[in-house]
Amino acid sequence: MKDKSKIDYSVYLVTNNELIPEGLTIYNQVEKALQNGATIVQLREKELDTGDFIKRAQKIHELTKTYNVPLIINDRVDVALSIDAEGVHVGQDDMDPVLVRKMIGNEKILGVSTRCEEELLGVINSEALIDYIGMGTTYSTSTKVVKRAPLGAQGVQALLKIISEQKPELKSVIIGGLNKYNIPFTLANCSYYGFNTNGVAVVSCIMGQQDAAKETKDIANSVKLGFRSSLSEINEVTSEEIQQITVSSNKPVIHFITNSVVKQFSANVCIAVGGSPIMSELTEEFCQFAKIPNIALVLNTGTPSTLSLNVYKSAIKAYNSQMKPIIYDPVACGATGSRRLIMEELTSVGYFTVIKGNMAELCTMAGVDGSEMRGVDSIMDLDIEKLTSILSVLAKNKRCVIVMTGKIDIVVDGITPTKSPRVAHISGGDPLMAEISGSGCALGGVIASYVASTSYFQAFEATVSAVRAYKKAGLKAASKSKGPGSFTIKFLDELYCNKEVK
Ligand code: 3NM
Ligand code: MG
Repeated sequence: MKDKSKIDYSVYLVTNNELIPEGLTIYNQVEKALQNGATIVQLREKELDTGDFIKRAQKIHELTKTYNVPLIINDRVDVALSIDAEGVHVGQDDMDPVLVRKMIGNEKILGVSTRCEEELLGVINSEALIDYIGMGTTYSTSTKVVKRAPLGAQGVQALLKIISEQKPELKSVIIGGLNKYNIPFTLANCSYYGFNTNGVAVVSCIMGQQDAAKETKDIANSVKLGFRSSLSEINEVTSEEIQQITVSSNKPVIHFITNSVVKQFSANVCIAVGGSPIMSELTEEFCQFAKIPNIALVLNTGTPSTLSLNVYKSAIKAYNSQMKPIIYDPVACGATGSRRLIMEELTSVGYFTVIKGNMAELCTMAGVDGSEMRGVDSIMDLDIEKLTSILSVLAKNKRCVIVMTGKIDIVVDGITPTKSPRVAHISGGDPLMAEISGSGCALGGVIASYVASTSYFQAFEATVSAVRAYKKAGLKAASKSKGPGSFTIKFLDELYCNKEVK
């Protein structure tokens, strides 16, 4: 067998015979996965009798050997030994790893499932030589009945931190609810404090697919993108100064899925600051859009319809799979139960780069009782420190930049790994900005234009730069206008004449 330290855990396929589409077999699916990027395979059979299990294991082993990929047998040491598989994986309720190791010897791979800190410490302190752990459940999954709440990327991070401090040689993979859409950001975010996992273990998004070849290829690409974007590569920010970002002269493309009231104004504002807007709710073209190098999505859920949720979710998946920025504006998400459900569903589907909202919307997202906020129309009336701390928790939880618009805009950085999130309070602007429809929504497109002009790691700087430019233009325009009508025109002019393009 290969040197154990050189085993590639990056695309770890776990089989499940029950999910396979009609007309295909487990052998078809495993072979397609092996041909397209699976680096390790676990045969997991919960129903088969021993004789049949061994027969299947033998056939799968023939395949994996052809592709020089290790085969791990779930739970059954006897099956693993009988076919001379490369390793065994056991759960917390299976045979004690100490006994497993005794039976399989030191050459073979031994993996153990861990669902929490306590179980991880059990693995770390075990007398047995354990090669890797499966950490899960990462996200909710319907493939396996799991009784605990998902760990999320943050729960995984906490476990990775312990590994790096106490047993850095222990390898790990994450498992549960992972797919080509959420893998890039999940891997990037797992490495938040500089500790990386070694791979992703997936079941349904390969075994349950009609085209397992394409799906495996996509997953392998998502894994590469996620590792390449790992946040551990960026340095701690030490300077107080927030770097100024400008809009790229190579016009960033801004895809708007936005409310019907503000479409034209948003497009004009976007053009004025140097962006190139597209409006589309045609889900079939989202994946193609997301591949455009300097694109960002503005997702504004202000005028939802019965069919909108599917459009929103398709867009999030497409942009997440390519790690392209999404600026999410959860308009009035606390106003009705239905809007709240949309917001909750969208935040559970994927990651956003920036979330922009007013106080009521962001307090709803943060799960803070909005009642004390009611009737407060400017954040000046509320304890700004308290608000900033609520937003900081939200930003870290959602791993994004949060913008709260108001008389003073608060921008919080939940992406950069600093001990306490960086915060900018931005004043300026003019009350006239609130007298025209869509000035808040159009800011989404401006932020998108700045964010799409730089890397993910500078989303905070880009957002702050965008908000500053917007407020400055508002202030200047107001000084030259008589009321909302002339203000609208002057505002576009000021954005255009003062645009910061490089
Ligand atoms: N173990 P899918 S979750 C086999 O949490 C398994 O330990 C889990 O399936 C754990 O990739 C899981 O289809 C199933 O979500 C994962
Ligand atoms: Mg088991």
